[in-house]
Amino acid sequence: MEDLDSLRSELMTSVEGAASIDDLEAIRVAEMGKKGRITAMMKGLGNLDPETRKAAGQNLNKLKSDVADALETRKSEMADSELDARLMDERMDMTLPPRPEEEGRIHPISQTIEEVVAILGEMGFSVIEGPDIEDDWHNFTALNIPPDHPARQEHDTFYLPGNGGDERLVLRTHTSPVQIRTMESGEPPFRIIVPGRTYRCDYDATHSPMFHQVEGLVVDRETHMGHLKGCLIEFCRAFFGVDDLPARFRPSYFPFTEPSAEMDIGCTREGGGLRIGHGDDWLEILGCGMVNPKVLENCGIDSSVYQGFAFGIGIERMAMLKYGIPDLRTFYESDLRWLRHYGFSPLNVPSMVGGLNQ
Ligand code: 2NL
Repeated sequence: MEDLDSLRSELMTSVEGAASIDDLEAIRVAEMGKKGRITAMMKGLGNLDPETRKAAGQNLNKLKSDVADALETRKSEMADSELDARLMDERMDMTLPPRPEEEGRIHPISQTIEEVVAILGEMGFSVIEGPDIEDDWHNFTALNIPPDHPARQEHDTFYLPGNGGDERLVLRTHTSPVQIRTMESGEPPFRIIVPGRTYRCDYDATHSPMFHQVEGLVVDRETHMGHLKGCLIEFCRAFFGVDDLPARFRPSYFPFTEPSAEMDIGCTREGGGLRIGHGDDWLEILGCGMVNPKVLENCGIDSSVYQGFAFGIGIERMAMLKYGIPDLRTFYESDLRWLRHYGFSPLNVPSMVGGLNQ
């Protein structure tokens, strides 16, 4: 009995002192398994006389079940505290916003350029940029706008002093000089778009001395008016998000394209408002045309082999139409309240798969 009591207190102490569920399992196997001490003592019962054996057997069974209970109790305590520790460790404050609220806003001009680039980029155009300060050749002469041509005055050009001599520089009146530079220094085919700032000396409710354009240029062996129409109709449908947007092309004139056209899209004007899409009215949206062969030749491209189409999109106008911005001048006022209202989240980058303006 002495033996049994000291074994009981020894086992209970080691169960109490176990540090993990693995420790408890080791105790169970060592003491109560086939080769355990309790099992060995059970086997020893056979050598005792019947009276002693009965009492000792009962005591041993009691010890065995008490140790099993103690192991089980300890094990479930440990499992509980392990879970508590994990829950503590992994807890999160569900009242926190999912990500910090960003303060800054993307300007509608930048947003609109990104949208135009996303649509035309998906069609296979590459984005090219160039300098704001240009020379007469790249801004005018190469584009078939000769000196003293009325078009030069129409452009209300800002002139800058050149690098001495007769040379004068200009703030580019369109982004076309970048296309001229690209054609001069490369080989067709070209499929490029050129976004950027442009300048004309003109300031009223619908004109700003600095404004933004995206121009496009495609030059290849068999580029024709059908490509121009398909490309621009598809562009306008994607930009305004109207699948069956009506479109028409009217004859126009630009010195750098022949023939030239103005593209209109369908709209309705009711109660002073403007809705793009179906209706009986038309809205002028952009200018375009087949690249004048003289322009190709000016860039060293054989116009008997290559032809192309080009277009110019006014970004401010597109942004005003799409986002209902009524006054051009507000674009440049840096008014933070205006920007909070009309601006876009920096986390929603326009793309054809993710959406243009989620
Ligand atoms: C408009 C019209 C247009 C172009 C731009 C272009 C450029 C080269 C050659 C030929 Cl390098 N054309 N650009 C062509 C037609 C129209 O812009 O009203 N833009 C807002």
